[in-house]
Amino acid sequence: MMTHLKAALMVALCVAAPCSAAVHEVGSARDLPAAVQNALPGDQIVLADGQWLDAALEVTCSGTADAPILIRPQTPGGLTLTGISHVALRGSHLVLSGLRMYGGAREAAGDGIERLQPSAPIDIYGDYCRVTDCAILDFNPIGREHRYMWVVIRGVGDRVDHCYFRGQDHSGVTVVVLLQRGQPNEALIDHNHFAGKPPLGANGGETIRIGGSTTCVYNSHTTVASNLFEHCDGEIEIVSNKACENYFLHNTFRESAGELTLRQGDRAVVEGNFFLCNGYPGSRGIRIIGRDHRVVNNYIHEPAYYGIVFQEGIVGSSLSGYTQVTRALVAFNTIVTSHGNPIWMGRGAEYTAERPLLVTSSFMANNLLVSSGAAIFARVHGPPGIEWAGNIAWGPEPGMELPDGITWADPLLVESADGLLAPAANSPAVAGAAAGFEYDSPRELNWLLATVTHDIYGRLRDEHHADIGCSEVSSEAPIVHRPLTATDVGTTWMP
Ligand SMILES: [Ca+2]
Repeated sequence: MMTHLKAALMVALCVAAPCSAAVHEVGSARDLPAAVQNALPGDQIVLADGQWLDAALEVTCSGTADAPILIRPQTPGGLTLTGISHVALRGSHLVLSGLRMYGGAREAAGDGIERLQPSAPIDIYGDYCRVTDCAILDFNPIGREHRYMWVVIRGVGDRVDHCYFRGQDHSGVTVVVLLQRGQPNEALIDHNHFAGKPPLGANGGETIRIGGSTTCVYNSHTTVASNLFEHCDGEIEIVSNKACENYFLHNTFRESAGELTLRQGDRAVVEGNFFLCNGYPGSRGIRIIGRDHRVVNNYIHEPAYYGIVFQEGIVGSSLSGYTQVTRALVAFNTIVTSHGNPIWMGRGAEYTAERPLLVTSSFMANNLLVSSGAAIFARVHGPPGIEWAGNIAWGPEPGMELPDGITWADPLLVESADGLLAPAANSPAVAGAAAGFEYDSPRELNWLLATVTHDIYGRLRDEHHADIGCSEVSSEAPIVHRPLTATDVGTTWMP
């Protein structure tokens, strides 16, 4: 019985990848060009375990969709590239797995002369390439001003997943997605662990950036999902969105001095993220700039400054300026603070002379805004262009005149099993949401709310009587998405 099963499995495997797949053993960086030249789709290029100094690995071969070429050490994490090493994936359908990069230019040659890292440690030029189960650790130059990215994604359909990125202390983005062809990247950045990025003290220390000022009007269709960010303090933008139609889903931000910034580009989706700020200095939630963004089902706990801010826009803004917040949907978020404010209506009076355009034509619905020590709304300088429905707010003071659509009531928060705060069963938030087509409001808001079908945990919402805030506490459905910890993300071989 077992033998038959095994035989059937072998047949299945042979269909999936050609049985003639070869293994090309590579003992050092010098041997790589020959292996690359001979590699065919489905082959493996196996790099000898050990430590390679100043290794330049140029991978110019290509696999196919059905038979990618795998590049890996003998054992996962068994090879460390150090010095000024880099890997360039120049072909397509390549999988780089299990590589460790450590040290960076700091340790180059040991002769006291600093050799500068010429390019990103990992640079993906090709399409449909995957970098998985890899770690880049403290890969830093001596001078923090020397700028390079750690991972660059330039192609279409590339994926970076289950990697561990720790300790980048110099100018540069940890993972950047570039729109070099004017076509969507369709990139996926998921289940990575980003940790320990100290403050750079200047712009240019983002952990993730998608796009850039000159290409921000193009769609990237990049998904950043289920990543863990811990102490990513490089600069205010932990994530900087600079392209259109990107998705930020189910990520966990723990105690990091920054925020998820929708800096340039329109139509972003920020859904189901956990911001566990815990009062960490410099911590924030989400900054909104631009048009047609969707910010729903997020949990923001104890930001030092704000949960969500609608940044003011510039009249006739250039691409690199600040586009007025227009048609934003901010719905079903839970924001709990003590020192910070749940919502800033702008960055503040000091900016309004050059950025006079307040948020307009936008919606805030079914949000739970609670503070134990600060006003709910701050930096209010003019009536916000927002349609309100189904929100609950509670705290020492509202911070502005409350419009219809915000109920001032204690939502009776209790600690749930995962340590997060959620409404108790007898809370006015339960079944309190303005929902679907039953709400008497502009048709657009009705339609938008009907599209929020699940809560932050992935549980189906009650179509007619949803709960206010990110959690459908009345649901008995199983939890799909939780706040992430180190065991949920990163490599298989490193704790
Ligand atoms: Ca920046």
